[in-house]
Amino acid sequence: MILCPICLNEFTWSEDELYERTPAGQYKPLSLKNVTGPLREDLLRAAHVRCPEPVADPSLEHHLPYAYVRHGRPLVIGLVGGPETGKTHLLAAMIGAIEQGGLRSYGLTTDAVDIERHVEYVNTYVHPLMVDHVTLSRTSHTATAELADALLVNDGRHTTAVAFFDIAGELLRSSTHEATRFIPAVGGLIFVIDAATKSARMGDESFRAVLDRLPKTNGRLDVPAAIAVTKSDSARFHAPVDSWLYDEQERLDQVDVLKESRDVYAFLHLRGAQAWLSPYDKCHRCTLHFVSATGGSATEGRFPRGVRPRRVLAPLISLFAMAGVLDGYPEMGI
Ligand SMILES: Nc1nc2c(ncn2[C@@H]2O[C@H](COP(=O)(O)OP(=O)(O)O)[C@@H](O)[C@H]2O)c(=O)[nH]1
Ligand SMILES: [Mg+2]
Ligand SMILES: [Zn+2]
Repeated sequence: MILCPICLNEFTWSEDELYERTPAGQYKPLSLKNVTGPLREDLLRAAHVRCPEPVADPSLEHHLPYAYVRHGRPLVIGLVGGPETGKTHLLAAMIGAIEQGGLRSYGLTTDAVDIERHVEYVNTYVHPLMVDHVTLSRTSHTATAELADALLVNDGRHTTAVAFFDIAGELLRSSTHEATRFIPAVGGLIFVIDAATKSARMGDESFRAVLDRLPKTNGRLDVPAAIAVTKSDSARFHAPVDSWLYDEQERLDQVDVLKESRDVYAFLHLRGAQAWLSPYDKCHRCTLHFVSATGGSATEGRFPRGVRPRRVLAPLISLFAMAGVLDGYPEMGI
């Protein structure tokens, strides 16, 4: 069973029923009978499967790249946090850093799952932020979980499809089926905290909504989690935030992740932000990170000193290690 990133239903698919996309954007059945060798591989790379969900209304019919399903269960990563915490900028900075080869030092290579979709994400989010240095407009959520982008990550041995979802925690309060559908498929969570927030004591409703809904063993979630304290540039004059943020080390190692997690924990604890630490308390494996999507704050919709993301891939690397995508990397759960 695989979660459809478009309609959030779980479905099974069959290799005998593949489609190809015509230049006009239509889908027509693709037969690979008697096709072998490199041609077959070429056709498979561009092939699609049909999501069986919209039975009643053919206008809602949709297809998924075969690349998304062919490597087994995709790793679905959800970014969780209240409005304006910095999720959209963080994800854009992460994908931007991956595009610039930020995973190479870990022996990972990436490809787009769906080239058109990825190009659209880059043009809408990554390029405006990283090249034009403008703030990204507020995302208005229509669904509880929305697919932002999906990548194929290869560690030299296995390929895993990784899908990034922006989870609107504020919409999770309703207990409808609609709101909870994506939950069984989540394989990793990034809890986003705004370092500049003034209302630390209150905790975050979106965290609670997600933590309460995910299945637990012995009272704790099995899904690995990373807490990303973003906008850390706004706390850069506080030790030890500065030393982590401007650390130029190319590769994270397990010892550093442990040390940084302790420092972030202390940072939040000192600010009376115990409620923000609930993911740490409720997940078997959780690491904590200082990150900055932009490197500085915006004035009138622009980043006047440019955009320099800091350590944005650290939470992701840590999740990859915990979720087993990063083969041969030491178990990093703490
Ligand atoms: N100083 C600073 N500001 C940020 C950073 N990331 C986002 N912001 C600002 O925070 C605001 C909300 O960010 P956004 O990503 O839209 O939040 P979302 O609602 O959680 O998706 C934006 O207007 C950004 O200018 C950061 O790393 N540093
Ligand atoms: Mg957003
Ligand atoms: Zn679907």
